[in-house]
Amino acid sequence: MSTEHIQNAFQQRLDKGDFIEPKDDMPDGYRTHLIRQISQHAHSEVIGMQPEGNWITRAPSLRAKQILLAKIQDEGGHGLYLYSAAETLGITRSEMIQQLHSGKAKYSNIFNYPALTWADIGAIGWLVDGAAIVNQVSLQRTSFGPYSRAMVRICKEESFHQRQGYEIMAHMMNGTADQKEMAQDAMNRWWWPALMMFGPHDSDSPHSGDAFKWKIKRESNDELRQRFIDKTVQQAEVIGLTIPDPKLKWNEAKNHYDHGEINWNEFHEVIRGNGPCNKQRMEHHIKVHEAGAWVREAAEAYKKKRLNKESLVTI
Ligand code: BYC
Repeated sequence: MSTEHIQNAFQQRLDKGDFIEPKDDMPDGYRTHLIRQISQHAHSEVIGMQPEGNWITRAPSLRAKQILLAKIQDEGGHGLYLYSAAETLGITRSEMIQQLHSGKAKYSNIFNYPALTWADIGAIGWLVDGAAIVNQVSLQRTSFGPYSRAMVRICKEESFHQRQGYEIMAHMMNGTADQKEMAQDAMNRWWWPALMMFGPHDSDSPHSGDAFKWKIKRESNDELRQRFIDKTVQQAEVIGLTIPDPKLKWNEAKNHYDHGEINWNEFHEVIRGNGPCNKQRMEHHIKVHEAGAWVREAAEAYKKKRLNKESLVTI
């Protein structure tokens, strides 16, 4: 069959609503697009453990510490589901980690900001996980089976994370004047980077064309960002927080909030490696990865030993 025939047959399967599975024929472009997106998604989950991990020893109560520990552990698990999904496309875990360490693979802009106070833990759960859910609910219908199934599982856990963050913010907004100020300060610092998580405007998003054709993306960066804004403004109002955007205004005709312009210079600087914490995040990841080399070696040795035993049994 010619390449054109293969591409047409593939597109027909997508248009019929079929999921694509790892052993199915797929165009090289589809495979590389997914490896890029899924591995970056996995890196985001794992790097995202760092700003919150910073607060485990300083959580204000045993209950808060237990919940935070469980949440961070979940994020590590999300990374594992996603690395496994990417591996089914023919890339190894160590290749993906190498791409992260060399700067070839990105991770979400949001994790390059510092978590300065306990309220930041609230803001991360509420706004960062909140934005991630809006994006990931849409990705549940992505065309690659293993990615879609990972999203279904991840979304269930993310909704608990979002509530955990909102509960912290609501609690602080019911507290002293200092606590209220701390919550508002965290809101002011995390709001705009959270909006950037959805990626550039649709008109400036180079990957969206293929992503829509191949049904990897079902909704656009701007559509998902708007959905997040519309639902979050109401949640902020309920607990008395102000969204730090003077241009935010309900638009009756559009049935959506209008909002101010995002600082895209800041976004590009951060994803280019020049955000406040990029260096720290990467240095920490490299250090811990190197320190864990013996665990990977031991796991490999165990796997080899088991395989040898199994082949003896088969003989
Ligand atoms: N940050 O053409 P575009 C979590 C890059 S973690 C950095 O629109 P696409 C959590 C983009 O990669 C969940 N880079 O791309 C964990 C591309 O550059 P490359 C995180 C970004 O792929 C711990 C270029 O800009 N969620 O929830 O069609 C604690 C052009 O963009 C960003 C995901 O990872 C960004 N925000 O659409 C708490 C979602 N945005 O690759 C919480 C999965 C864009 O050519 N990813 N870029 O070098 C996606 O859904 C899509 O990849 C995006 C971008 C919507 C992000």
